[in-house]
Amino acid sequence: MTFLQLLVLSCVSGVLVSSMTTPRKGHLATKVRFSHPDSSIPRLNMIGTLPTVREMTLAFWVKLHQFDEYSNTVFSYAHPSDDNELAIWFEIKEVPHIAIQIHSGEGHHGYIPCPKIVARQWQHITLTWSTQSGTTNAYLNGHQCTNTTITISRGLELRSGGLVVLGADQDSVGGGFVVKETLEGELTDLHMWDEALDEEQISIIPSSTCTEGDLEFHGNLIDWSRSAFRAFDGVSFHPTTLCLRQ
Ligand SMILES: [Ca+2]
Repeated sequence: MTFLQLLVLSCVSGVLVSSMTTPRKGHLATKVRFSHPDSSIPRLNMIGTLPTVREMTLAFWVKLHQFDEYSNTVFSYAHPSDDNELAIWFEIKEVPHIAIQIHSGEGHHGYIPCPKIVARQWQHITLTWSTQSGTTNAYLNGHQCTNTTITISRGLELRSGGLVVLGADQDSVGGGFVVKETLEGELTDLHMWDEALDEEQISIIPSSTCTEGDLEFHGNLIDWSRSAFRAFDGVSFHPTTLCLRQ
């Protein structure tokens, strides 16, 4: 079953899903566009929740339409006990940075410089984190962004029972959105694993997930080809030749 088929099955009243297109080859034939000219909050809510997570890898293809006014939140996991259980966003701080937060409070977020990230171009991002050391690394197109490794949220865990939202930051479970913390761009092939993959594995993610039938590097917590989402407020779906170009 494809990503879009799952989306259709999961539709409920009020959900906007447009441009339903059958993927031509593999799941990556579908990309999601988040644009909000009318100050709406386009977003995808994942059906279900995450298990308890003590280490993880999150990987996705993203094209940022702009990289100045907004902070471009890609991933937000809000738990009833903490709306910032996990948040991933992009921000310019002299150079582009990838930001990660795991729980609210001091020492629980950090910025990793990733100077080669640019707007209006498809780029592959991977983040890893482990509670044992708190070590957090960021990768661009399969290679570490810089030699900067940050340490956050050592000893903490992502608690089960929260809600994953793609494209907007939650300040309460399923709500509390602010336009300036939403993704203005496109997203595809997002995967999440319950372990911190090593550099060699990460180096082949950008191409391995394009291969239909090759499940080795499809996320076991979130798999773009299998996980179900509900779409809200102006998310649109489009075919992409991203994989076919590689
Ligand atoms: Ca928040």
